[in-house]
Amino acid sequence: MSLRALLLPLLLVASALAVPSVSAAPLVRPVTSLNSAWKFLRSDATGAQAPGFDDSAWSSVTVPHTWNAQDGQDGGNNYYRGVGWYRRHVTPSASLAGKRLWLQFDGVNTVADVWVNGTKLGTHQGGYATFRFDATATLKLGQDNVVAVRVTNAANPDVPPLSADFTFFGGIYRDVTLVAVDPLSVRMGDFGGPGVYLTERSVSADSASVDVTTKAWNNYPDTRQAQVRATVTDASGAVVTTTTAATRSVAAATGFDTVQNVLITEPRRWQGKADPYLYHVTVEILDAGRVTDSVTQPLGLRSATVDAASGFSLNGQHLGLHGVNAHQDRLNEGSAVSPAQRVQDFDLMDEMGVNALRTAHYQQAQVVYDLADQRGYAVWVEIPLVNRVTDSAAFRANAQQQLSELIRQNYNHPSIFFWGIGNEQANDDPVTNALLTQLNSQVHAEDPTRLSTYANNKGDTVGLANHTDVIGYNKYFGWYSSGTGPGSWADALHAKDPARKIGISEYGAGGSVNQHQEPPRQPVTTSTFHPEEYQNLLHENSWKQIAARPYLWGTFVWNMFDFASDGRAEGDTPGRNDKGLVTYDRGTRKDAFYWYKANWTDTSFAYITSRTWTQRTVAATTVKVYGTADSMTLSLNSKVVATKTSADHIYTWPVTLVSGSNTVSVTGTRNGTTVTDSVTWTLG
Ligand code: GCB
Repeated sequence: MSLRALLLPLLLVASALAVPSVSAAPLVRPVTSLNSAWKFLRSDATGAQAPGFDDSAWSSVTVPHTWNAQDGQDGGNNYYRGVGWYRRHVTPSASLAGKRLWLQFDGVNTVADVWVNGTKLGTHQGGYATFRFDATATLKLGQDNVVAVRVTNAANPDVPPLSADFTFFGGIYRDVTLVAVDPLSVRMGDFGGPGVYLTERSVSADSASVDVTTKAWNNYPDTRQAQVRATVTDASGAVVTTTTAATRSVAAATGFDTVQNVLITEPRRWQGKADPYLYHVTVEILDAGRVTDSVTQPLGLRSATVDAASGFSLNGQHLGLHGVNAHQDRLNEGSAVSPAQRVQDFDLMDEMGVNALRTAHYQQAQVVYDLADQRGYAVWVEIPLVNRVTDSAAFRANAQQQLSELIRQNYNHPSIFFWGIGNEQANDDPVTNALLTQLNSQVHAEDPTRLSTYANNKGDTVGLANHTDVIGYNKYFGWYSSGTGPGSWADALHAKDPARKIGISEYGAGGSVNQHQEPPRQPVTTSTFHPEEYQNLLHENSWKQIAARPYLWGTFVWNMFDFASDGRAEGDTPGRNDKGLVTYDRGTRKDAFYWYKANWTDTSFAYITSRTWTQRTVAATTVKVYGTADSMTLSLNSKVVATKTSADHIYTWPVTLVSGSNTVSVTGTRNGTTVTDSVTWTLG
């Protein structure tokens, strides 16, 4: 039986506990979920870290949890930003004797102080990354212990983001686990990273050369004879290659790093959505032959380049990146969402034909990047350095910490190609540029293989736009500014500065499925009227212009999903940014979703736009269909209107509705397949 086949049931247990990035055999590394049975108070409480504190009046919650699920989405810019306390009891099994015990938090927004039995383990600042504290000295095995966490999402000048167009949902909103490791183990305290880092030195059709760097630690009180074994398995679990480093003596309380090069001949490469093939690397630590620890990480073998003239290439072939941005929250749940909901998000993106994702504006849950690996997305991830910066050493240090966490925790995801160092900094001043210079060199020091990027909304060639390997522009032609799309702007910049690697990190428009207008006009963006038809028009124009410009290395719709921004008061719902192509509850695909589906997929379909505009007052209207048929025939009230073909996936028919109920039907054929759609509109 192969190593991976042996490990698979154990890996599944680990992933069921939602710690897929640190998946390992529970026998050597038992992981216990601490998601249940928390007591919670949404205010400060003096002395609540003490084990005997009376929390009986607090509410009972499970994590993932946020205290802003309602007030963070309802508008008014007045959601609670302050302190919340969480407490729970835990009795670690006596069988963990001799292990090191780590408390792992996958996401707490924004600052967390953690105590065990009244002893403070530490503070973590930053709302989007995993962090761990060593609780070995304080946790009592087989006995009752109290874990207390004081969380605050109050504004903090030292912790980005300071301000942004999204709600900063407070709370322990991702998983909490207790991870037990042997004292001779892969390092747990490396900015929350897996401790095993896979660096692809070269990848071609003939061979792939990968450095496996393992950071390990001997926490025994004596010297140990340590070995590090790295095993590459293919997707079927068969061993491809294995290598064991020479035994080394490691003194007590000492860290040791090991770099092993593995060569994979004739690799099956990770080819994006066409073939997101994954190997795995399992690193085991041995102590005089006994396996003390085991960590398994995904390995996707690929190489990528960005060229200013020809855009993005994967494994030597041009790949048009059809991208969207996505936040992590959803209706009534804020940021506390489940892995199954992430799967639904990816299913929607797959349906639309997305192949590139910018997880704006912060690190999201590991499951997001696992899904991107498995489904072949090209990903841009970034730290939440949005808008303003504070001119302080503490702020800079925290931005750097969040960048180290981002890169180390996500280093092994083959889907990730771009590390983002910021979004729309408010000022092109020396303080901000010095910070971006520093963050950009940090990216290259942390990761020699990937590209740095930045999302700019100031002048096209200002200092802010000149730090990173590639650049993205947030361009809202037809929304915040005039114009029909980015085409002429991009051409002018490309002509003026042909070496610049230009991408469009954001473009889009608000759109409500409850608001309609024909013909649509550019709305006042801050108004409560955001007709769906205008969002359609903007995306039609924008995508046509983008598609004709393959020098753009990547473009990303703002946004795949509506999201909460409690300070907004526009469109059909206060507190909502409605530029999504899918509604906040994921319940409705807006018309523009189907525009991209027609352009980005090979699916056969017909879709009548303005379908939710069911109550009509004007008889003369144009039926517009998005689809992929060779020809489409429209019928109104069972009478054929006309058959049309289209070169751009848009089919239109002017019609006159009759009073009362109208049945609008379209039928098309494509390669012998019939596609249909039908809606009922009432004129009256
Ligand atoms: C931007 C920002 C993003 C906003 C978006 C908007 O440029 O980067 O955070 O949500 O515009 O909708 O205004």
